Amino acid sequence: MTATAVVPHSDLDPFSDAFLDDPYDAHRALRDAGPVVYLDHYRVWAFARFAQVRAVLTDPATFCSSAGVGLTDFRKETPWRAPSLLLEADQPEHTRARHAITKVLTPKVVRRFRDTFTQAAEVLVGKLLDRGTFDVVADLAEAFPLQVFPDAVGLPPDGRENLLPYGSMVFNGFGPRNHLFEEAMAGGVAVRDWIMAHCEADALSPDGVGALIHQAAAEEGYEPGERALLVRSFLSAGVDTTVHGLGNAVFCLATHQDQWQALRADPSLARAAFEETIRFESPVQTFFRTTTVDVQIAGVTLPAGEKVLTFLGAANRDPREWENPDEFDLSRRAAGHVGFGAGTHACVGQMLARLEGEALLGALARQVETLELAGPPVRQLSNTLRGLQTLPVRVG
Ligand code: OVV
Repeated sequence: MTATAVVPHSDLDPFSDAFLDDPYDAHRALRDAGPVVYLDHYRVWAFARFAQVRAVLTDPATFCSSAGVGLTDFRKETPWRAPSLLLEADQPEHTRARHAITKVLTPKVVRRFRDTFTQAAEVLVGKLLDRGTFDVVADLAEAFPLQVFPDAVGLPPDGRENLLPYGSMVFNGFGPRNHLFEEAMAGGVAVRDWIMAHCEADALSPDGVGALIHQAAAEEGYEPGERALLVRSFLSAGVDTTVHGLGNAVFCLATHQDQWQALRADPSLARAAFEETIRFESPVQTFFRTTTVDVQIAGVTLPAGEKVLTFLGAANRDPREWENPDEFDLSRRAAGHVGFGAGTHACVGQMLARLEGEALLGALARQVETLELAGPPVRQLSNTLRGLQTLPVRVG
């Protein structure tokens, strides 16, 4: 069949402030325009429907990651940092890196953190309850992962303030060179140097996950420099994502009082509440892939070597897949969303993320009776992440 179908074009800029501030109407327009849409602004193909996003993510041979999962095509332009051995790799290199990491992130290791995370969450929530009013983003959604995650990795106590600015560079770095990209990269040399230095074995405590990664990577035959690069994946992907997930979860609960009451009545819903948040306000909104061959989709031929943009957040609210997708509902089966991706590249840390979510939302459910906004939430714009800059609340 020849490619005769007409491709809908869109002049939407998914990395503009207006789009990022409130993407949901634009997501609907992209989904309704067709299974694949051409974005004139960036000359890339866009997928916003659940079925197509899932199809792209689960066909890594056709839609590869090694040309980068941001707008930059690594085959044509030099990326701002050395490519990730995990995220920005294809078979067989990706499989090898993934194997080294899954050897470490076993259910047993994740279980080891359950008590630590739960206790830390209970203590933190207890302190905030005493204060009454606080900023969910700084005091809870950032404070909690910034304590438990670097502890788990085995980072020293000093210098952890570099983790969020680095995450901002990474996630804004997937987008175009707009003001968000430039602002994130500004003055980042010291941040990058700190991160790279703390990926080395001698900077990590011997009993942490970072040291275990070095061990597992050595067993896989990786050179020391490559082992450090695998640790970099943890420091890149492990903090900002959970910060936004936790902040979004509290935002959803505070603005959906019936769901907050449901969680309070049954704190064992904490895990479901986190999962529904990942679907409803997906912290990671977008990732790119690159076509490796000419590929036919819905009668349209996408040439080889083209960037395609998958809208995870739009797929997670596609009415073709979800009932009442714009309702935040803890009782729905949110499993199957693509907020953690799908296929071979699906989030390798998702069990750790869920554990953080369960611990923190569980602590809130057990200790807090009333949760209400104490001021207007302010959004934090990012080329990839959806989340808040500040979220003032009052608890009782
Ligand atoms: C999923 C993700 C996000 C950002 C960075 C990385 C992975 C990495 O492997 O560096």
